[in-house]
Amino acid sequence: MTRALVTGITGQDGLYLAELLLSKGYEVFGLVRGQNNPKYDLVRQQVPGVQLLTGDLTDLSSLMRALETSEPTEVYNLGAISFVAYSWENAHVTTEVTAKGVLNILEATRLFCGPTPDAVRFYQASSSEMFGKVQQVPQSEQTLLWPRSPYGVAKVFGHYMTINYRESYGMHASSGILFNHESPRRGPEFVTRKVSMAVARIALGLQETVSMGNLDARRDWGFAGDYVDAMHRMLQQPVADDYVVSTGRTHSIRELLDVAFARVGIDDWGRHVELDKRFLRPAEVDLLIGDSAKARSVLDWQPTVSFEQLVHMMVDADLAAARP
Ligand code: F7E
Repeated sequence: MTRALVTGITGQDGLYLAELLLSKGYEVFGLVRGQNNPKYDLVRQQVPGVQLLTGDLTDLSSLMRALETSEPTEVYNLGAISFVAYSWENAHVTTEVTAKGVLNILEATRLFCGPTPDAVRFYQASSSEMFGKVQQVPQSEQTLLWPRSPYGVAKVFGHYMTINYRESYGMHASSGILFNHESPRRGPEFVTRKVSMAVARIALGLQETVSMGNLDARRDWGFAGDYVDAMHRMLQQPVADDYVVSTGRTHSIRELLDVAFARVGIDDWGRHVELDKRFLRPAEVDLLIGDSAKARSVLDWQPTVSFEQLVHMMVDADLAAARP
């Protein structure tokens, strides 16, 4: 039986990836941080087959113990402090977890592998946030990185460290440069879920308005379920490499509001949306659009859910959850 260790198991991607791996017959171990973590129960309910281990990306010895217990052939490093806006206020802890945490799990995996450095296949969750002030449109694996947030800077560190371990030690370490990916499991602090939850509540008369930041930012949004499939495909390749994963289509926050409100029959959403400077960022990533040609040809991967279908899926799920 193939065994996988997944950090960040409690997040949206961890849950979808665990479901995918279990459906393929893997034995799945998930790393959970902290004592009495309330998300333990969430994982147990949603993906009961996962075996949970405690550990922390900032604690090398806890990672080594998790590797010794799970004896994986694949490691997926999805754990991170991932909310970009938070990273300006908490740059140090973001660096500890999202940057140095990658070094810790790479080093633990290298030590665990001993004389056969490619015995474990390693996946690093890199991010389109690394492109920041974009130097090329669309962005590919070759595009110069220019991060615009402490989170983006931390992800660049993890990305290059993964490449460095591959080149220095011969590890089978791949990095997926994933553009924004969403689902009904997305955390409520991210813009798509914030909008889908608010629209559902407004449609049901439970709330009048939602406060938003920059409505002109553009993102390339895909469905998280499709994106974890790309992660898995990367680790099935004979040679490790880096891949952009994206839809190749970009939409503004205004278009997100258009589609979400239209789903509940509201065409003129202006009276329901207030602009609040607290949600503006010190530096913005204005135009993200990914060129995933390499993933499409080498991995035979493609997104299956359109932007409209994604937004409808999220609004419908939140409507069902919010109905009294
Ligand atoms: O913001 C704008 C905001 O927080 C998207 C993470 O998964 O994807 C995600 O990072 C855009 C930004 O995601 C609000 O200014 C406007 O331009 O949903 P978000 P993100 O920052 O793109 C990347 C690929 C990752 O790797 C990250 O981990 O939406 N925006 N008004 C707002 N954003 C939020 N959150 N809230 C607002 O009210």
